[in-house]
Formats: sequence, structure tokens, C-alpha cells
Amino acid sequence: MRLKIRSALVAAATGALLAGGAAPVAMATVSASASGATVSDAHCDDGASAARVRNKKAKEPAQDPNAKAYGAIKAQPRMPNGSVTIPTVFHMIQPETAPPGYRSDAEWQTMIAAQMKVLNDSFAGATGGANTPFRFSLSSVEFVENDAWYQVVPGKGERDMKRALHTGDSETLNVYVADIGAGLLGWAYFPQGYNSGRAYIDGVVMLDESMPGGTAGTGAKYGLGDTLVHEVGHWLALHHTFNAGCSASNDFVTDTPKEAHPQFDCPPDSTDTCAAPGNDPIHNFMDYTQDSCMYLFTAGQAKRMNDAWINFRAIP
Ligand SMILES: [Ca+2]
Ligand SMILES: [Ca+2]
Ligand SMILES: [Zn+2]
Repeated sequence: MRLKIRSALVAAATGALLAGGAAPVAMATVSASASGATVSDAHCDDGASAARVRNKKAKEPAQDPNAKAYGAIKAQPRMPNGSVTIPTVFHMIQPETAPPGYRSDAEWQTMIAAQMKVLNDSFAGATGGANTPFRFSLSSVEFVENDAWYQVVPGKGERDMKRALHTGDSETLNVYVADIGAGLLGWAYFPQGYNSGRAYIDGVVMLDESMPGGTAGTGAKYGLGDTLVHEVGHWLALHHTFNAGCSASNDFVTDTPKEAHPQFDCPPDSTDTCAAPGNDPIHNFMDYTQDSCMYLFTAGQAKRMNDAWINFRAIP
């Protein structure tokens, strides 16, 4: 199969953020040995994945019961806020023939720039939560026309796509953007799996219309760009706030109150599903509430991401 890739390299050396889609777009066509296989085998054979779903009926990728439970993480010194800038690579997966109304590349570029701002503001605590060591710099955007990957789900199609497109190392954030299937908003892999011999699988896959200005969800309730923030939380080892429910371990973060199950939309602040102290963390990026409702990481989550970076991603 011919794989058409149009690559727009964006200030890779300086790490400057892309402003409003104004970057020059270099056209290139390359061939790849993608098999064109179907993406119907939605099972996920890596237990180290975690997802965000669009609705209560959507299934998350199945988790391998034999996979390690990535629980407590070895404590490390807290890095200063904003001290780690993560190069971020966008792979924009597109249909081979654009349907009527499909967005132009310039529109996607604008949404990607807005997405980077949401990501940085969120990890800086500028939206109401804790500051973190992490900032993100857009290093490249590529547009890839491939019908087999356009509605990718976890599984073989995902692996084919990532084998062909993944770039960088454990410190590089690869973001695959597509009209993903299975009712998912996105999924990601925990950093502990990076050196499993399948480093190419690392990264985030997310729904294209979940980017800022997108149409995802009823009333575009998932169209403010928080899906990427949530998935990068997983990429830095955060569990869902409802992980293991009201159990003692919960999400292995002490300052996120336990909650029995995911919350959707935006329930009242008084929502409280576990007897343990504190109301449910419905405003936390790692719950399942709508974008306008989620806007914070806690100091404990910032510390867990800090520790995960040093333990699993930082290259000495
Ligand atoms: Ca907790
Ligand atoms: Ca409680
Ligand atoms: Zn998730």
C-alpha cells in the first residue's frame, strides 16, 4: 500500500510553539510496507494501557490479567516546575479521500496549536490545579492519508500504524490523531512498559474532534482538548481517580479522594461515592467527566508523574 505522508516540520530545533497554523508545509510522499490489515481485532495485548471513553457503553481496551499492576512508584526528588520540556510529535491520520466538510490542513494546524496551549496550561496549573515539572513543545506535525488507520482501535492496526510512524525515544511524546473507533476518546500506555521491547507502541492515540474547537460528544462536551491532557496523565503513570474504587490503594495518589466509579458529564461537587474522606474528584483530569468539568491535577499526581519520569522516561 502506498502511504502518503505530508510532513510539516515545525521549528524542531528551537522547540518554539506553532502559532496559528502558519508553518510552511513541506510535501513528501513515501512508501511503507503497511499491510492494509483491518483494525477489527480490538483486543489489546499490552496490559499497560488506559483509556478515556466517550460514553458509558464504550469498552476500554481489555487489560491482560497477567500484566503487572503498576502501583506504587519509587519516590524521587521533585524536579522544579516547568523544568522538563517534552518534544511532542503529532501524527494526523486522514482518510485517503476527504469526505465533504472534512477540515483543511490549516484548520487542523490551528486546532493542534490550540491543543498544545491546553496541554501546557493544564500541566502548569494555569487552569486551577497543581503546577508540574512538565511542559510540551510541538516539534513536528505530519499528515498521513491511510484509510486502514483512520478509524484505528487498539490492536493490530494500531501496531502497524505505530511501527510505521513512531519517532523519537522514551522522552518523546508521540500523539496519533484520528477518527478513532470503539467509542473511545483516546488511549495511552504507561511508561513502565517503555522498555518491554516494543517501544514503538508508546504514545497517545486520540480522537481528532476532541481537540479544542472539535465536535466530540453531545454539545461538543469533549471538544475542549482535555482528552490529550488525560491521556498524557496516563503516559506519565497516572491511573484513573476511580482506579480500584474505594479500596485502600485507589489510584496510588493520596490527595485524590477515592471514588467508586467514573463520573460523567458534571455532577454536583457534593457527589460522594466512597465513605473515605473527601467528595469525588470530579474536576480531576483523570476522571471521566466532560471537558468543561475537568481542569486539575493534584500535587500528589504531579509528584507521581515526576517520579515516573525519573524512573522510567528520563534518559541519563
Ligand atoms: Ca486517591
Ligand atoms: Ca468520600
Ligand atoms: Zn483514561
